[in-house]
Amino acid sequence: MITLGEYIIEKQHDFPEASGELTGLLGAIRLASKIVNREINKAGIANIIGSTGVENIQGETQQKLDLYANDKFKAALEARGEVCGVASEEEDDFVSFDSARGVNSKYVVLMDPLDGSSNIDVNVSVGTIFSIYRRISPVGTPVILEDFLQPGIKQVAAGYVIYGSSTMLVYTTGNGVHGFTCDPSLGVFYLSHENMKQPTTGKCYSINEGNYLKFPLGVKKYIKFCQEIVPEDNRPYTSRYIGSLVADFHRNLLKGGIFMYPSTAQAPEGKLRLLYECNPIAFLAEQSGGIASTGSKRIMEIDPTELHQRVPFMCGSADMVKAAEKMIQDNPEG
Ligand code: P6P
Repeated sequence: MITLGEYIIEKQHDFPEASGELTGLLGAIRLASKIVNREINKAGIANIIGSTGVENIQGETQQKLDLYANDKFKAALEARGEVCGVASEEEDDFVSFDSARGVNSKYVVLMDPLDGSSNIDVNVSVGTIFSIYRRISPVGTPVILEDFLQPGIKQVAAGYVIYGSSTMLVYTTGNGVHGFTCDPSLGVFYLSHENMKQPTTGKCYSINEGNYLKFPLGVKKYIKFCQEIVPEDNRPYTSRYIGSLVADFHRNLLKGGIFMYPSTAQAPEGKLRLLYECNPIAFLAEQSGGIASTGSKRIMEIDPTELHQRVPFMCGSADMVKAAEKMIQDNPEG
C-alpha cells in the first residue's frame, strides 16, 4: 500500500526540472480535497447545501459548497507557496498570489473547484478538476493573464478528485494516469489504480439527449448509430448520463465509453469550459489512450483567448470518438 505522497516523491524524477515544487503543489491539492470531501460527506447536516443566491461569471447560481471548495483550494495552494496564481470557475478573473513566495513561484493552477455541485443536494457524485502549467511570465513578477491562456499541450499536470461512493484522486504528469483511493478512516489516499488505460471501445455513450433536437446533424446521426441493433458490434450501446463530468468521465475511463457535450443552437460553443474542465480531462484521456476533441479539433491544441471560454467537447475510448468525429465530418450542418 503506497500513499499518494510516497508515490509523487517516488515518481518525482518524472517531472522535468522538478525541484520538489510540483510535489508540494500536488500535496496542497491532496490536502484541500480531504477538507472538501469532509464537508461534502456531511453536506445535508452542515447547512452547506443549496445555493448562495449569487450567480458566478458563468451566469450559474453558486452553490454554498462551490464557494467553500473554491476558498479551500485557493488557501491550500497559496499556503504551500508553489503557485503564483489561480484561475477558477468561481472567480471572474485570475487570482494573483503576490506574497514574496507567490511571485517567486513558477506554477499556475486552473480549476473547477466543485464541478457538478448542483448534484450535491441529491447525493450524486461531484468532482474537483485541476490543471497545472509553468508560468510564461518571469519568476519574481506578478502573474499575468497570458500565464493562464496556454494550450492544453503545455500542461505540466492535470487531474480530478471524484467525491463518489469512494473518494479518488486521479492525476497525470504526462507519464500515464494514476488513481488513488482515500481511506476515510485515516484520511489517506492509497494507490489503487496505477497506469490506468481507457478501453479502445466500450458499450456506453454519455450525452444529455434532452438536447437532441438542438444537436448538430452529425451528433444526431451518432446517437442513432449507438441505438441501432447490431449485436456483433455490441450495439445498441447503453446510455449513461450522470450530469457530472468527472463521474461520467471516470466511468468511461474504467469501462470504456464516450462522453459528449456538443454545441447546440442555443450554445454554439457548447457548455463546458476549455481551460479548467476540457483541457485537464483531455490530458487524462490522452494519457490513458483515449481521445478528446471538439468533434473536429484536438482539444489540447486550441489556443485559448478567454479564461472562461467554452468549447464543444467529446472524449473517451479512441474508436468511439473517431466514429463520432467521422459522423460529424460526414454530416456538416446544412
Ligand atoms: P447538463 C455540471 O454542471 C457540468 O458542468 C458538468 O459536470 C456536466 O457534464 C454538465 O455540466 C451537465 O450539463 O446541461 O447536461 O445538465
